[in-house]
Amino acid sequence: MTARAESDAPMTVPASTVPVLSEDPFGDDVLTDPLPFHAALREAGPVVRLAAYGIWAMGRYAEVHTSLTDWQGFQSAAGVGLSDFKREKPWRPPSLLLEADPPQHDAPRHVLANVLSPRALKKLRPAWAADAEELVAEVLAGPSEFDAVAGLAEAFPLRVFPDAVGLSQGGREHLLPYGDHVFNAFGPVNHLVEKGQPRVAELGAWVASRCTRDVLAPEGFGADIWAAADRGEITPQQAPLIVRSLLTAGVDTTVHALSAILHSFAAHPNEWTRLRADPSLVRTAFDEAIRLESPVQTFFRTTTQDLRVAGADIPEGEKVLLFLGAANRDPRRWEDPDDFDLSRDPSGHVGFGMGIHQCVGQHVARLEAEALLLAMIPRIRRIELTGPPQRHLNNTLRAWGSLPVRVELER
Ligand code: OVV
Repeated sequence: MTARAESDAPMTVPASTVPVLSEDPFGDDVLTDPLPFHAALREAGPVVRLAAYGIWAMGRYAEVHTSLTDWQGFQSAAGVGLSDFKREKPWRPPSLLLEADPPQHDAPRHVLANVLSPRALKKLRPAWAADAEELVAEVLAGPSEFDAVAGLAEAFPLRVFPDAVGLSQGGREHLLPYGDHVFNAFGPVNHLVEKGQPRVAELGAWVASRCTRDVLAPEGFGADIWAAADRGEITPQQAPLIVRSLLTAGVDTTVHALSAILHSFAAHPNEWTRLRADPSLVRTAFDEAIRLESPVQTFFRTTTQDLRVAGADIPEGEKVLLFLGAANRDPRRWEDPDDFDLSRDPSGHVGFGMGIHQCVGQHVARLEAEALLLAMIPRIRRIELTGPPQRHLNNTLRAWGSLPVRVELER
């Protein structure tokens, strides 16, 4: 066969034509209101390239779910932020849970899943119900208009969670800023990360200093993790880093999840009436608010090999940004995805992730939300917004600065 001239050679047809978006998903405008970007991402295609960072992204439910579940193809050990741990030194020792793959992931996961299991949490339920009633009584004794973020969503986790871990008293005010920085640090080094830099050393050192056996209470999640080390289920070197995961992932997440729930009800008073009529809907309400607001918006994975996803070829070693928040409002999966609706079944949402890394602390978050809502239900007839909520910008969290509300009390 004779060589053909360049001009009549068949065009090279790429295996896939992957759409490219130019917006910065970590820019202030997208973080302030991510919904338009999420819609554009889903519409562009199942797999998209984000030119701002030279990375891949997925925003449709089906592909986000598939990628989260495929831990062999989409690893976590290269970091679940933009930074590739195979090329850049992590800014802190990697998490043994979040930033690990099997088999290293298995023992820490197993231990923490037991420590935070519904069965293990059972004994906390009456105490947390009483704590919630006390907090709600305190708040409702004050003005009928207040900020529900500071008054309830921050106050309740800070009242119950550090004690449940067995954290010592001093320095607890470091918990929220540390978590805020960790969640920013999954994104690019933008102004949100830079804002946190001056305190990283101080906050990181404080958190690390709170994870040793000697400073943890004799009973609590911290002590339970150390007991697992005594039983040989994890090593004594692993225990403090697993405690660190609790202190990192257990506070800001629940604050913004509770804020999302309170916002959902303040914005949908009819759903509050419905919940009051049937308090067994608290679990649905929790998952529906997590679906709708997705307090954790995104995580990255890194491909371990050349992969084809929905016809797109993603090479090995690439960062892929998975938009949990976009998947949770994908109209291909959810009917009227933007509605907060207690009659839907929100199960299957990816707000806690999916697969082997699915949030190990979710039962703690559920218990906090149930305790708080069940304390509010008999006392509050109506909760409504008195002004626009303020966002707190974070590279990963859909976070709240304030939620101005007015409550009408049950007489
Ligand atoms: C899910 C999550 C978020 C942030 C930090 C961690 C986990 C951790 O394990 O440190």
